[in-house]
Amino acid sequence: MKLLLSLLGAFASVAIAQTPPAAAPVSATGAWARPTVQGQRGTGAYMSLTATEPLTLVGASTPSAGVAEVHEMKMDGDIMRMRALPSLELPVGKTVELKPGGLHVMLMDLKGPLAANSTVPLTLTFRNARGQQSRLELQVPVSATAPAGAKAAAKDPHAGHGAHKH
Ligand SMILES: [Cu+2]
Repeated sequence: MKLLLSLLGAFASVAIAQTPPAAAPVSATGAWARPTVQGQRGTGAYMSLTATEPLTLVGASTPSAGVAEVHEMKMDGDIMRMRALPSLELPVGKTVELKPGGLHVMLMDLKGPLAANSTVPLTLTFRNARGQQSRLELQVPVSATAPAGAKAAAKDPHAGHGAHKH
């Protein structure tokens, strides 16, 4: 009986370990990815991420590309350089923008061209302060320009009208 119980215990922990990670406590707005032409192997995906608890973005994946990485673009003297970030901190309530010329999710080794007006599935993986992982599944619109919503979301929330009213 004792053996049976410990076996059950072992099965239970396996079941828990295989449960998919919980939905991440983070919102993504204004997501978009740049379309590509035949033969182009890489492109960028962009969005605004706002976490509701301290999170670290630790990975990205998509069935449409062999590799998805978080990248940063920075001026190095007068040369724009791009480098992969192993992780990206998301402070609570502070919107972190992934946009052209800055942070982005780089899709490399694309399995085919990304056509405008299609969508590309993207899974972002996060880790919280306790080391627990969570995921955010996105259907990212493929578009030559950022969606109108991305600009609205990027506005300073303190710049609203009527702040002087009581
Ligand atoms: Cu890049």
